[in-house]
Amino acid sequence: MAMRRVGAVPPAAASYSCSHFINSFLRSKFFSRPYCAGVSNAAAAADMPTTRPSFDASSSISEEEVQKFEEDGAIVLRQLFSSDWLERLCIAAEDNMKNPGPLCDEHEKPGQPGRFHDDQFLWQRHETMHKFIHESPAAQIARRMMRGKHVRLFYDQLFVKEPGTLSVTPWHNDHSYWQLKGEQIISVWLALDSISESVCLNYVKGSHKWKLMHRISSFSGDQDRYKSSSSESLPDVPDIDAMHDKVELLRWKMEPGDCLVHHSFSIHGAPGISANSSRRRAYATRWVGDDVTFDPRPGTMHYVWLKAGLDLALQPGNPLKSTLFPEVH
Ligand SMILES: O=C(O)CCC(=O)C(=O)O
Repeated sequence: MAMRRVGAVPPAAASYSCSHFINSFLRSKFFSRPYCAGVSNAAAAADMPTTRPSFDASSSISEEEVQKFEEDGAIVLRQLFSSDWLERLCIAAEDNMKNPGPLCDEHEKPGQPGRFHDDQFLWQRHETMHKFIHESPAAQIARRMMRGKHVRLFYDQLFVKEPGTLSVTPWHNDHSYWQLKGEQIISVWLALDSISESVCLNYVKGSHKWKLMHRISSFSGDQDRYKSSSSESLPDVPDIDAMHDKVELLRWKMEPGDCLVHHSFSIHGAPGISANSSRRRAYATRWVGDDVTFDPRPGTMHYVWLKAGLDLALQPGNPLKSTLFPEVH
């Protein structure tokens, strides 16, 4: 069984629903250690630059790259993040692995080798991630790639696969998991390690244009987590591994500081990591633009968040205007 720690949240909390409450709840009960979740993380944050380093997305990312992304649904962008950010994110990631948050998943079953650590909303608990969201180039990258006017953070997520991890990242698109409607939904997946092509994320080129809504399961294979009667009618993800003659896969060798940008409808997945590979750490941020609204379809991640006491206090069709989803300038 995957270790799921949302049960630590007091069930009574789920009945509250105002956004003021959400934030104080996130900072108190839900995320019991707001920001600076450990000595090392606090130390890393202390000497962090307080001013936003200059970054200009329109000169750093070419029009050709934006068009390529629009065509393929995924792209690698090289070295847009300073080593400072990487060092600090690595420290915070280690801290998070020791002190995970309430939405953390450990996808490897007990007794299996390796570790696949997957956690969300780190920016609410680690000052490093909070600063990264507001001051790193990530928001500007997302805005440029979606040709947006404004961007909001949807949430952030840490993925760590240790050597020997058998679990694959199953083929999926993010859109099927998310309680969102709209086109301007983009992830920036930042490599914290050197990642060889054999263990990196693979994308089905152009699959964002399929706009596939598929049935979802947890990465640990838990079919019940997202089960709902109405999502039962959704198709499964096609067996991409059996379609090699029909699809083209995109994948890139990456160095720390390289990032992948992918559209929420892009189908992607990744293999496990052999025991003699190095670890594969990545920090993903999910961004939404002005055309995105709240769509709490049954069988999405929304209900897992709700169970954990995270009521977004939005009505279907609302834009994601909430301090939980900060607009970043
Ligand atoms: O890093 C991984 O293995 C999964 C990443 C992923 O699915 C995502 O960022 O949407």
